[in-house]
Amino acid sequence: MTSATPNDGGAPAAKILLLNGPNLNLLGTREPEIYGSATLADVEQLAADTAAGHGWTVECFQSNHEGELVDAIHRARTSAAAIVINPGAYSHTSVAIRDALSGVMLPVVEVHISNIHKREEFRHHSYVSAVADAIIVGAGTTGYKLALEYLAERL
Ligand code: DHK
Repeated sequence: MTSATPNDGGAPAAKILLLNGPNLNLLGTREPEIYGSATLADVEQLAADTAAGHGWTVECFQSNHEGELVDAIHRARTSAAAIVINPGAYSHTSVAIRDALSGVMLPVVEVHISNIHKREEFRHHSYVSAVADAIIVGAGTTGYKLALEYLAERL
């Protein structure tokens, strides 16, 4: 295995941070025709199961608050080997989250459950995409599994 863990804090290289941003706590009941019927707990279990199949663990965190997401990204610098993030609406607004991801220098996979490019114009641009190593869009909640599979290959 080649280490893709650029953090220098002695991080346990077997952990991936899964971050979900605002309103994703409502998965399962929120606009199911767009976001599907899986709950956040289902998504986190899917991610954990996928990671476990490759010998990785997942730390899950969801917040509706931009600064809390920034803080979680900073913590990952010394505790995780990579980040999977669905920033929710902050994708389209947050330079702070973009800069945090850029600053920790970890592999980043950006996930969007829906195909943001088929939706309203304001969703077409994501500040995070420019600092993501891979972007998975429109695959439904399976996108989280695909993100973990990608990282398992890469790390
Ligand atoms: C989730 C959200 O909450 C929206 O604000 C984004 C994204 C799209 C998703 O598809 O997962 O625009």
